[in-house]
Amino acid sequence: MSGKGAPIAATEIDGTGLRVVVVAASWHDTIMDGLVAGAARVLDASGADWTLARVPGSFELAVAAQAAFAGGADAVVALGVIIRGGTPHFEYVSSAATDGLNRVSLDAGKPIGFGLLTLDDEQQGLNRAGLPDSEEDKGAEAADAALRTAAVISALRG
Ligand code: DLZ
Repeated sequence: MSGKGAPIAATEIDGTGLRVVVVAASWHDTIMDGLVAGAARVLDASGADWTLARVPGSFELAVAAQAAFAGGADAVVALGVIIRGGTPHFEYVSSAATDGLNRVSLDAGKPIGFGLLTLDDEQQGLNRAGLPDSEEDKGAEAADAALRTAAVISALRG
């Protein structure tokens, strides 16, 4: 999947009054630090009230997102890094995390910004982590998507 063609936000999003929880896995710390920092930049700029919850691995992101919604969050930003190894484990953890996050979002009727990177190698993650030499900033993109989708849902519900 190419990151080219991602929407370029013309305006900053106003997150005032929104409660947002960033759920973040802990594997691959350099890339994760970049993702969390990117999400933090967007959330701080938006004025949202946000907190960070760390879980051990990406497999645990969905249940943490579920708890965040049960606790009153309006939106979640899910951040994780899964790097392919030599066994089928990558596929199982990637799809369980992705399917779980999708299910939690649909069940809650609330947005989850999807910042789960599934990668062939570490360099792909460094390129996407919002670090000084990165080409992309997936943590910021996920936070922006969560806030913008929360606004759309709010408008649609009237
Ligand atoms: C076990 C595992 C492996 C092999 N690789 C990763 C990874 O690349 N990224 C990640 O976020 N988590 C990984 N995990 C941990 C699982 O997500 C989970 O935390 C453990 O299986 C314990 O439930």
